[in-house]
Amino acid sequence: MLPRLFMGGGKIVAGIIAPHPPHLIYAENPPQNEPKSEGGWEQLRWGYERMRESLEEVDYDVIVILSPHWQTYVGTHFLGVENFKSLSVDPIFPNLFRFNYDMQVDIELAKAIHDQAEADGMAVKMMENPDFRVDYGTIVSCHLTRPDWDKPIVSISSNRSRHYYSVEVMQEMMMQLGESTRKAIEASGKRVLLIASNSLSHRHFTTESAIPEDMSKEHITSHAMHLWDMRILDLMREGKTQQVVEEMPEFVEQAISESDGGSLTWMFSALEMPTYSPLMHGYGTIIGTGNVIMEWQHEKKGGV
Ligand code: 2X7
Ligand code: FE2
Repeated sequence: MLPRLFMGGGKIVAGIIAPHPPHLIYAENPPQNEPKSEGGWEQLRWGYERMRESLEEVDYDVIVILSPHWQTYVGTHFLGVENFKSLSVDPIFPNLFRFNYDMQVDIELAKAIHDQAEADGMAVKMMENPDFRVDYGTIVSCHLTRPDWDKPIVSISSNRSRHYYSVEVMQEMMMQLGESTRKAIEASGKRVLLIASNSLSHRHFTTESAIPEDMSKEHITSHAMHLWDMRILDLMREGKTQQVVEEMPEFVEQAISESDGGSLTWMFSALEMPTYSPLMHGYGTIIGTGNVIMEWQHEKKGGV
């Protein structure tokens, strides 16, 4: 068998957790977003700043992202139109997020991952409706990771098998999707940055303060949520990604974690369950939910 490096020359150069609460865009005041703010959630925004600096040293051609806010119920879907341009309005926070997006899709790589996943026995579909409204999770994580929007993306849906079956079934499917993603990337010849777009603990406040960016009101929802977030953070920092996946059902049940959408498990699987320590760029809460910004320097750490 050929060494994997020579199979197609493609590789995953890094993987990141990049959370997507629209509050971060609102606080950042980019020209694309209509509502304007006085700032807020600085710890997380500084974390994103550190991650962007770190990624300046990483050479990549394309971003591949899985977002829990693109929920599909029959199979995993892939954006399959070259360009999406529209106004994204958050259904829950229209006061914070009305964002004009204009993104390029790497259809060739999207189709390659789609075909590989299909060959590996998964139910898949290319989403080819040019009027499709891209989910805000994909938009927010991509913007905060690469505000210039100068790299094409592959956007993968979150197939909610959890709701038909269980968290365990969902995670198993994401393990398979991660493997299919890696195989397709290796064969593609492209250098890829993976994004898992999700919060950790996900119990949020049910009312908004008069000034959304009033940081005197921001804190974790409960001590139990803090303890869960710190446990998962510590495991990741110690390189125990396999244990994170094994504890995922409890984490999802007790902390309503957004990792139920599969992005974290998918990314770990694509990175072959990394055992090295990631870079910790920041942690903070947003309307009570726990969010981390973390980077697995896959190529630097010798990942294939
Ligand atoms: O999508 C989100 C989220 N995951 C966490 C907090 C607030 C808003 O949106
Ligand atoms: Fe979310």
